[in-house]
Amino acid sequence: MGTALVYHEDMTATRLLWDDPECEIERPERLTAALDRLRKCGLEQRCLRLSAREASEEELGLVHSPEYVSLVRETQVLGKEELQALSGQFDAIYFHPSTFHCARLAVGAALQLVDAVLTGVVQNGFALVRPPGHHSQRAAANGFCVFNNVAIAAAHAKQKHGLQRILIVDWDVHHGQGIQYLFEDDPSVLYFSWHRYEHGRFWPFLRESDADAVGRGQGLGFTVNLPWNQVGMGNADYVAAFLHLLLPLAFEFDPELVLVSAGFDSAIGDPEGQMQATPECFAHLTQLLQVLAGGRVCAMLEGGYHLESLAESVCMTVQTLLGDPAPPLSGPMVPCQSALESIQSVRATQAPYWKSLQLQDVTPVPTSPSTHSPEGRPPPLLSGGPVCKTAASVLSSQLDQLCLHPAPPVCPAVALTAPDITLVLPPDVTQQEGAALNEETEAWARPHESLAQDEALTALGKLLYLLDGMLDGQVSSGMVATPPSAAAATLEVAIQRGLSHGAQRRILWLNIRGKEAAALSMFQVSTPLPVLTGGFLSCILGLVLPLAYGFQPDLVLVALGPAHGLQGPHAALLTSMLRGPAGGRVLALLEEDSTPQLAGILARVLHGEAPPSLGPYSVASPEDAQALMYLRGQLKPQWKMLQCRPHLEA
Ligand code: X5A
Ligand code: ZN
Repeated sequence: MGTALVYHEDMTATRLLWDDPECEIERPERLTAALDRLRKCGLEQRCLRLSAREASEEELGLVHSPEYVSLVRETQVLGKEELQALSGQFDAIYFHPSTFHCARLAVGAALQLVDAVLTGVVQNGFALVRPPGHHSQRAAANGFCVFNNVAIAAAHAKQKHGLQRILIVDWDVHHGQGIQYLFEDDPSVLYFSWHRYEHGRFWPFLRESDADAVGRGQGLGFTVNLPWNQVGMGNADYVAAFLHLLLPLAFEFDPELVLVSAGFDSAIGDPEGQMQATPECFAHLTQLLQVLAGGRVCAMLEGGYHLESLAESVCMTVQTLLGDPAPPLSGPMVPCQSALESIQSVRATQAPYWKSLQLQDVTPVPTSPSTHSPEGRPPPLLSGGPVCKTAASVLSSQLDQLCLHPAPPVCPAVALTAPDITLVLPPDVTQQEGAALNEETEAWARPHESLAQDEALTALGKLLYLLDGMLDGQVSSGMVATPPSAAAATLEVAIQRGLSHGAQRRILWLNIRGKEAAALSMFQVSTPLPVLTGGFLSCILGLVLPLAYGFQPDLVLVALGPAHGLQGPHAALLTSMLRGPAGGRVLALLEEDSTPQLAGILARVLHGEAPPSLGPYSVASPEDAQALMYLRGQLKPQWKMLQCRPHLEA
């Protein structure tokens, strides 16, 4: 449905007219650098370009006092001396004769973006604005911010569009205390902010930026602060915060709209943030938010002072809004202890207000000792239930052998869940029937009786074609439907083919069948996949995605078997979220008698469309929660992205 980019050149006018080391980083080149890069990457051209309008004074009045609006209006006619004197009355603020005009354009851009998304003109968008907004308060400018762009956009979405649940995600490295104050007692706005805090020793030095500020009155639990107490937070820390904290709450909240206070001073190189997350991380954060609110995501620029890092991070965000798969994340996917401490403390503080944080391991449990076999691979953690003589168990033993002789870096991870097949094929590639039928296909099919029939062979041909295309980088994602009788054999061939396709291939195989599978080891995980919202989400966010982000597969093979039991929206969500860690390379294998709706919905998410919303949250059953907690406990020593609290010191 498209992505809007809202901008106006006039917003480059405001600038610092005197010496002020604190404020000089907020300069016009921030916008021009970002826009130039968007053009060079061909991203601007792919967006619906909207020219920002000025917000009206009535719109400013949605969150600001008339006296404050008048005060800012009057700065237009002040001389430099007077501007400087007035600026000194606020913390980290400069006024310029163009400030009122620029700040009204910034608010107007945010409102236009929200209107375009909520009227269905576009699916999502980015407002490239300055001055930023999230520090600004009812009657005060603060931290380079004059009017609170995002807060006004939220108030407008409530007032003009009748929205009842809006999620604000503030990934700027500073605490958006302005937004927090404005919606503190309002349960219709869930405000999440992470920020450099250092136990209160970082600007704006507020007690209320800490994790125990949770809102008040009706709004209790609708303010979520995640303070970072050390600098240097990186990709793994940010992704862990989303998977283990923000997303559980966000799914439970079930927003109708997501607003992002998109500051990029939380990216590597920024002098304010001193963090380590790379620009690609913002593609992943964006993608993780796009599964909410039917994909209605509006990002507004806040901070970001390292021009190169800012420009690249803006491009990553816009590219992801456009539906492109996120590039792989660099660096080890291991959250640091300080990040885990922060995440754990917020989970514990917020648990009374959120079902999605209850029934989880918010209390300490002993960690199991991790013993490694001489080959460097941990022994099986469990000897599982009944051994099923299915393709799955046969494959499991093959995979085991591969993993037990690990000299070559072939490293399959298998997350087996209750039910049996996978398929994916974008509609355009489905047409490749002829090309797919060749000798190689027949050779792969020969050992399998069930692949003898024409339909089975055709499906296998398509699958091999897609698989090769994906591993060679020619095809981004795919879907294949097999005759049910050929499903198991097709999957087996797919995995073998994937593993034999050159060295260094990492395949995450998700086999969603009707039965329990046999084993649990580092590379084989079996668990029932609860189909109720709460159990399903905690399994996806708490197990499947952390494994996938830790493993960083070259390819994800999702097999939806006959008894997979997933409803369309659940299957779509899972498939859509797996695109992230797989660089978009998800191959779905379905059975031909799956409903056409399921195939359609999966084809759309594989192309980057948002999955439909799951609707109201229902809590996981105690049994499901227990099983998940146990599994996670077993796997945590090896898969660090599963951790959401620090190690206990002995
Ligand atoms: C929007 C933003 C930062 C102000 C820092 C003052 N403001 N030291 O990033
Ligand atoms: Zn900032």
